[in-house]
Amino acid sequence: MSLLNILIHPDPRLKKMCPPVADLTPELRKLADDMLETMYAAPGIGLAAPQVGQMTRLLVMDCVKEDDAPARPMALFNPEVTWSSEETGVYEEGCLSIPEQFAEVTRPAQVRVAWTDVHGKRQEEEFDGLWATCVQHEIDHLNGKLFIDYLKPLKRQLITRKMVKLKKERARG
Ligand code: K1U
Ligand code: ZN
Repeated sequence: MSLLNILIHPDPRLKKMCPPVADLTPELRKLADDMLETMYAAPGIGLAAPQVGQMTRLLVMDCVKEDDAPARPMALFNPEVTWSSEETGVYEEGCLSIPEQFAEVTRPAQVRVAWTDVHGKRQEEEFDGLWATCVQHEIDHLNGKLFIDYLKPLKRQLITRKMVKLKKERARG
C-alpha cells in the first residue's frame, strides 16, 4: 500500500463533479486501499478520491471512535443518498484538504446511502450521528463541494486566504 498526497484548497480538482466508476478494476481496488491507509495516517475519518487527485466517485470512511472498538474501514463506489431525514444535526466539521479549520455545518441527521462495495455488490445502509455527517461531507467532495461552501462568504474567503498562505509556505519548504 502507498500513502497518497492530499490536495489542499484552493485547487480546481476539488471543485469538479466526479464521473461514476464504470468498471471495478484492480487499480480502483488498490486506490481504495491506498486511500484508507492515507486516511488513517492523516489521521482522518473520511477521504474522497478527488482529495488525492483521482476524479472518480469513490470515498472511504471509518468513524469508529472508541479505541477498544474494532475498526470499520468502508470503501463506497458510486455512493448515492436515497433518503434524508427531515431532522437535522449540527457538527463542527473539519477537512483534510482545509487543515486546522473547523466550522459548524447543518445537515440531515440520518441518511440512507446506496453504493457498490469492493466486491462489486450493491449495498444500502442507513447512517446516523458522525457516520451520517461524514458520508454527506465525502459525497459533497465527489460533487465538487467543500464544507466551507455552507459558510457565509466572508468566513469562506478568510479560510481560503489562510489556505493560500499555507500552500505558499509549504511550497517554500
Ligand atoms: O473529507 C475529509 O477531508 C476528511 C474529514 C472528514 C470529516 C470530518 C468531520 C466531519 C465530517 C467529515 C476528516 O477526517 S477531518 C479530521 C477529523 O475529523 C478527525 C481526525 C482524527 C480523529 C477524529 C477526527
Ligand atoms: Zn473534506
